[in-house]
Amino acid sequence: MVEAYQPSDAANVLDRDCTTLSRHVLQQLQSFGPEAQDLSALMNRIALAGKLVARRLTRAGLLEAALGFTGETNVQGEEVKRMDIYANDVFISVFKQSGLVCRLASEEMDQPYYIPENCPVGRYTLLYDPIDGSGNVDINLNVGSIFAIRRQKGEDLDQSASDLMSPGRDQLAAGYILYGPSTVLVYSIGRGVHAFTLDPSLGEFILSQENIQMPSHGSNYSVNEGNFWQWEESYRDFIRYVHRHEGYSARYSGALVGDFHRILMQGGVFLYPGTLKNPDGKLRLLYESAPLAYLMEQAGGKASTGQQPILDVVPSKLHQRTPLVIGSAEDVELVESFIQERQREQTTVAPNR
Ligand code: AFP
Repeated sequence: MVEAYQPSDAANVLDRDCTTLSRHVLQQLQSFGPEAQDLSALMNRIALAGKLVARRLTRAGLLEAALGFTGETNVQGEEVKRMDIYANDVFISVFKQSGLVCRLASEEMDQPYYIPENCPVGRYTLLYDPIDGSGNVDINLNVGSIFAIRRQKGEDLDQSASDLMSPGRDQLAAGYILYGPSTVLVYSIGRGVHAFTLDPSLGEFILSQENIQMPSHGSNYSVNEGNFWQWEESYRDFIRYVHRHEGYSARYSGALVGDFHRILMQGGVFLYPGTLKNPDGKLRLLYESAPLAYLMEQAGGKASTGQQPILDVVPSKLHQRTPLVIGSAEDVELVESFIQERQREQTTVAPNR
C-alpha cells in the first residue's frame, strides 16, 4: 500500500512564522466571501504600493530627479515634492488594474481620480495621503502614507463624490505605512489594530504585532510648539500644564505618521490645533485625521477636534481640514478639559462688562 505523504514541520511555516497581510484579513473576517476577498485584495494592493514607495525612498539619494520640488503647488497651496507625485501615481497605477476601486482621492489631486472601467464593478473608494510629512524626504527622515477605504454609495454618475461627505465611522478600513528604519504597515478593518513589518528578503509584509492596545496615559506630547502664540489659550494652558508637571517628554518629527506611531506604541497625545492663520489647523480630515482616528479608537485611544470625536465630523468638502487631538484616552480628555474650562469662563463672563 502506498502511504499518504506526511508533510514535515516546514509545511506549517506559513502559520508559524509568516502571517501575510492578505491571509490576516481573511482570518480576521473568518470568511472567504466576496467582501472578505475584496478587502484582502485591497490591502494587498495597498501593500504593493507601499513596497514600491519604500523601494524608491531607500534609493532616493542615488536616483536622478527623485528628491526636491516639482515647482508646482497642490490644491492646498503647498509646494509639491517629486516624491509626492511619484507616490500619488504609484497608488493610481496599482489600483488601475485591480478592478476594485472606482475612485481615488488624495491630497495631491484637486478632484477624485476615476477609473471608469472599475465602475460599477469596483465599489470602493481609496482616500490617501501618498507621502505624509514630505518635508522629511529630502533629509532622509521618516515619512508615511495614510489610507482609508470607503464603500461607494450610489453610482456617482455626475462625479460629485458627494457620498464621501459622511463621517469617518463609515470607513471600512484604514491604516498607514511608516517608512522608517523598517517599513511597517498598520491597519484595521474594525477588528483591532495590527502591524506588519516588510521583510525585504521575502518582499512581504509579515505580521509583527497583533491587537495593539495603547496605554490609557503616556508621557509623550507631540505638537509644534513654534505655533504656541497662534493657538487658542486653552491649548497654551495644556502646554503650561505639561511644562509644570514631571513625567512629560516632547517628541515631534514633523511627519504625522511617525509621531502617531510613537503615540500608538507608547501612549501620550499628538496635537495639531487651529492657528490664527488656519483656524481648522493643517491636517486633512478625510485622508489624514479620520483614518488615524479610526485606528486610535480601535486601539482603545481617543481622537477629537477638541470639541467632538473626529469620527463624528461630517465633512463639507473633500480637502477639509480639522484640528486634531489624538492619543491615549486620559491625555486627550485632559486637553479637552482645558478647552471646556476656557469655554465655561467665556460663557460666564457678564455680557455687558
Ligand atoms: P506635508 O505632508 O505637507 O509635509 O505635511 C506634513 C503634515 O501634514 C504632517 O505630517 C505633520 O504632522 C504636519 O504637517 C507638520 O506641520 P508643521 O510643519 O506645521 O508642524
